[in-house]
Amino acid sequence: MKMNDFRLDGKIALVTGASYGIGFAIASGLAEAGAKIVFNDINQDLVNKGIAAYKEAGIEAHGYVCDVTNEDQVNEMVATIEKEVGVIDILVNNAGIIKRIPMIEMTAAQFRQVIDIDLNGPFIMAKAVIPSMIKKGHGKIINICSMMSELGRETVSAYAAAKGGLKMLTRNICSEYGEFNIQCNGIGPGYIATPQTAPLREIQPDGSRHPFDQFIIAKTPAGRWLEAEELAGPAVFLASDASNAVNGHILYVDGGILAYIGKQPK
Ligand code: NAP
Ligand code: GCO
Repeated sequence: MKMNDFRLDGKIALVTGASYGIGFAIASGLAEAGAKIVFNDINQDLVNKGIAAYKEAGIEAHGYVCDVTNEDQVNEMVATIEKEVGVIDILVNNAGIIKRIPMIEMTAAQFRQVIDIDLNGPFIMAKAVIPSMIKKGHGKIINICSMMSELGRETVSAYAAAKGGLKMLTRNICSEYGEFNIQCNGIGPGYIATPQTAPLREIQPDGSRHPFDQFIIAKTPAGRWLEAEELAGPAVFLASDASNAVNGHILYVDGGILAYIGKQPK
């Protein structure tokens, strides 16, 4: 094996929902490894914000407005990317939402919305890129899973159902398309300091840390929230030839949460 196998020169990577946050950090890492970056987001303002942020980071990114739950929009975007940039070698299904509502207070419509974006979205995206990957003879799909692909917790029933489903969609894409030299793996981030988790880190009126913030620090052997940039290396690995024999795997990047029973009482 050669260290060059980690390079992504000449590869085209599409990262969904990547104007900021985890998607932006992953796309920036893929760009540093040599990939050409394409991303989408849900509205033009976010796409403009993303293009400006990539430019500031010295990355020339192509941005598109596209809702990952809308199959027509997704097919149109993928066809446009193939025409304007080229065939997608790497898809990162990053776009996602969370609703923190106790299950018996959650409406079926709210539950469906989370499943639609976090699970149907990756299915629609993968379905749109796989045919060209088969023709090209290779492809990499990385699904952004969660601690909630393995664990439950109060208020996140829809998110846990979606991310648990995404883990199994990952394994199924591997099972169904592995023979075409397509590798589909997941990254399961632990608790990452992004706008999605900002409400869980808010400083309390008395100046103390949010109880959830304290809970995460205690549950994480690393003793801290992780940074989005820490997901870039694992993403480069799973996007590169260095991981060609890794398929259907979820790589948990969690500072050790899943290995740990929690801090013992003093
Ligand atoms: P984020 O800051 O909320 O970013 C997600 C992006 O996806 C946003 O730009 C969002 O737009 C976009 N998006 C939402 N719905 C979309 C749709 N239908 N079509 C296209 N784009 C859409 O989230 P993040 O914290 O970076 O998380 C990124 C991914 O990692 C998510 O899948 C999340 O579940 C997962 N994750 C996060 C953590 C964490 O601790 N932060 C941990 C584990 C896994 P809006 O801004 O308009 O919503
Ligand atoms: C939560 C959710 C998310 C996390 C993440 C954990 O507990 O509210 O799990 O907020 O960001 O998905 O991996």
